[in-house]
Amino acid sequence: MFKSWAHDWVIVKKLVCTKVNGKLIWQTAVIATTTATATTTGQKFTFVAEVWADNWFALYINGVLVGQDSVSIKTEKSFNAEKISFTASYPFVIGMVTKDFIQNDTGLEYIGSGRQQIGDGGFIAQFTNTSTGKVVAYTSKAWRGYVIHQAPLNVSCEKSKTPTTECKSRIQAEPSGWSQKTFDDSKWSFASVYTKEAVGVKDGYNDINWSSQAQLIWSSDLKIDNTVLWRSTVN
Ligand SMILES: [Ca+2]
Ligand SMILES: [Ca+2]
Repeated sequence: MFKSWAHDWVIVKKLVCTKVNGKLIWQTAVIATTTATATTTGQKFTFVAEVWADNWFALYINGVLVGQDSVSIKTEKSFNAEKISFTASYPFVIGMVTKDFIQNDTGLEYIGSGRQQIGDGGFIAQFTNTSTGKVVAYTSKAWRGYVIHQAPLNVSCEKSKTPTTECKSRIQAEPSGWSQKTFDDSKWSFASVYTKEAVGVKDGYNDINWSSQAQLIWSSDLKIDNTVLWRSTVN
């Protein structure tokens, strides 16, 4: 259980009259400093995360997986919204994995069809404290992201008949402990914010009453960045 300590410093002053070189001078003087220390057990609250992702996500709270998109990333068209409930006490760290659909490590989709293309990603999320009904966290440019799957690096392979040999990728493992509270994300990039038109929001997006503060985000490249890890701290 998380514990927090609140320190309230109370400074008591009084006016002091002193005689300096025959003159009376009034000064304030600190006569007491008290410390009121309240020790409280971090109260647990229930939160609901609402997420719409193109195309898939997983949600971690303080390093614990609390839910994921119910439609597999192997599903070519997956634009559903999800609601995930969890309990936490403040402060907590949101970690998310977001994946754009790709048919394989070429980074392409609809391979071999007339629609063979580089797909794009994008997602939006908001977190409501159910005891107050207030949205306490939401995706914004303050979120930190880290790209672990990029393809194709050479976008000229988009219409290739042999994309698996032509398309180049940069793929890495998830950094150890990346969703933990203590992980240092200071070198991760801030999110880029996108319009609804740029992301092409659809199925499920309009089922959620989005806070005006919640924004569609992704890394700096909607198309070739296919898997992005995200972190945000809720105080
Ligand atoms: Ca997509
Ligand atoms: Ca893509």
